[in-house]
Amino acid sequence: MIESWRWYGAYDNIQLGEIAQTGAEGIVTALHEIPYGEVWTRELIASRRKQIEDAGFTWVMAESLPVHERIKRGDGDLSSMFANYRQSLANLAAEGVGAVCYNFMPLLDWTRTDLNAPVQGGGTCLRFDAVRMAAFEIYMLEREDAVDDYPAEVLPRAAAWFKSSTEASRTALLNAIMSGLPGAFDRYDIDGLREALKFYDDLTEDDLRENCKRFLVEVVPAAEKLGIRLCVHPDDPPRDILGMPRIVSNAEDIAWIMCAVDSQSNGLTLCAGSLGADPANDVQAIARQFADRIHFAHLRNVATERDGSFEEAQHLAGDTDMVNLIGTILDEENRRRTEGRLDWQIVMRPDHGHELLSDAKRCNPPGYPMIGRLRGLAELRGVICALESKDHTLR
Ligand code: DNO
Repeated sequence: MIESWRWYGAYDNIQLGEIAQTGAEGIVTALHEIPYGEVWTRELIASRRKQIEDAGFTWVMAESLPVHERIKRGDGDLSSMFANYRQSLANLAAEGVGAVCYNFMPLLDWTRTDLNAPVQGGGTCLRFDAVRMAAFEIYMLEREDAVDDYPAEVLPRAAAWFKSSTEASRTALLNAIMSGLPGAFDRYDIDGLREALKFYDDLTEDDLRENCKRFLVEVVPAAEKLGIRLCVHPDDPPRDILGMPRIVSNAEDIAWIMCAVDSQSNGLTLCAGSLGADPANDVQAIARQFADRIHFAHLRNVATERDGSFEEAQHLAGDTDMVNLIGTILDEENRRRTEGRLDWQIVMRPDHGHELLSDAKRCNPPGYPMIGRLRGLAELRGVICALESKDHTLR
């Protein structure tokens, strides 16, 4: 696997020189400063690439080249939006960046309710708490129908949380929910979010699928010609959020997308933590089923709870058997190698990490601390080395 590290460029206070000490060879980054929908110019890509290469790394993955909300909503004439996306792909390909991650989550990206949940032994993690999310939707956002989206046991607890909440805890909750949007983004207050949600009022799951297919039909053939591997990121969490549909949440969803345009350039980001947040998802089985389309692995673990809450666990703890999952990815790499492919290696990164030791002082983007991820990468690397040195037939 190609060990990589997500770096936010000018938005990151971790320097490339520090990342060099992690042992990662690849950098995963995006031109976060460019508003969604605009072209990533060749000049800007080239200068970012130079910065990365001067520090001794390779830019192995663009994460993300965002899909504009108008495309997700299927708003009217989108030809210039698609043309811009294809142009950005062409510019990336011209600068040697051959893989691009994107998501198709309407409005929000990953969603958590707590950015600093304490973990045993010290440090903090990101947490999604069903009770707080329900309190947010029902009492703060006052979204009609939100009560229908939660198990009955959660509702009285949500009411109790709201009743005893302070202004500060409600602000922290809103801030946590808005934190998933990276880079050049819109963040909303309650009124703004209500307004923004109106644009999704009538959007059904079928509409979103149609819009996704339209996007894929427009961009995958171009990606194929350019030799670019697109890889869709699963929904995080893998369920409908704020009344908006989500369509990349489980094996059936992924199968639909992979078939919508049948091409190696229409691939998957295997985000173990996102998929693992739904206990109904067998992450291992999903990895096996779509192995030949996995172009990127986000290795992360979650511990789920009965009421729909989950917490980000250490990389080798939590509900997913990470050792087996890594075994599956290594098997796929072997398969590709046996086929004689030169591009047999799969890019991986330690996805998220706990805030440990001095991390809290550095104000990194939520989920992306230095030491927590360094620990994650070191543990994952240990597993990879151990499995690689074993006879694969033993697995
Ligand atoms: C969270 C990330 C996501 C991911 C995008 C890809 O930490 O995994 O923000 O980058 O969803 O488009």
